[in-house]
Amino acid sequence: MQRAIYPGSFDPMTNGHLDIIKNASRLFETCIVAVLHNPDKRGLFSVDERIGLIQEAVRPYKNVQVDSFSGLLADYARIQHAHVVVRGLRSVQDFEAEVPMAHMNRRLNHDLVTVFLASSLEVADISSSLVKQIAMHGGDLSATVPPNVAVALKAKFAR
Ligand code: COD
Repeated sequence: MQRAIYPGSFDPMTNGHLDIIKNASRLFETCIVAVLHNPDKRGLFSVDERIGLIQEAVRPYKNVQVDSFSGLLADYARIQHAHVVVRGLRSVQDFEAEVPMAHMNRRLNHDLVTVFLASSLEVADISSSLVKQIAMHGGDLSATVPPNVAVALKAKFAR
């Protein structure tokens, strides 16, 4: 059994991300959800806020850990002694974007394999950017994000 890293922006976590985490937790011994700390890009939520939201949502999955990283994913994987990167696929567009990243990560770290998990049909249309738009306009978030994320999004846009 392998240690896997599921890296991303998670700004914020959605039910699409949660679907991938649930499946990865069944497939791998440990799944580390790793939030990218990118000092050049200001998100809606801080990295600490994103981590807190993910931690609450993944509480039922005992082999899931939540962390953040900066710099190259290939280097972070070495530090974590992980040989698998998990990524989610919603569409052909995701595939086209993901394959070059998988090749580059392999070039940078020969021990690193990317495993793609297809999203479940019922969450295939969900993205962090769309849920932020829904929240901004006061729309119903219940089918797209975990309840704690819906509360946090409403609070952000109430200000
Ligand atoms: N269903 C299934 N999967 C989904 C869904 C959904 N509804 N929504 C999102 N996903 C998947 C995405 O396809 C992705 O695999 C993952 O969830 C995370 O998505 P995001 O949008 O939160 O995160 P990204 O794609 O912005 O993350 C990009 C990284 C942070 C992983 C990348 O930029 C990175 O590794 N940066 C570090 C620097 C580095 O190493 N660069 C070189 C890479 S070659």
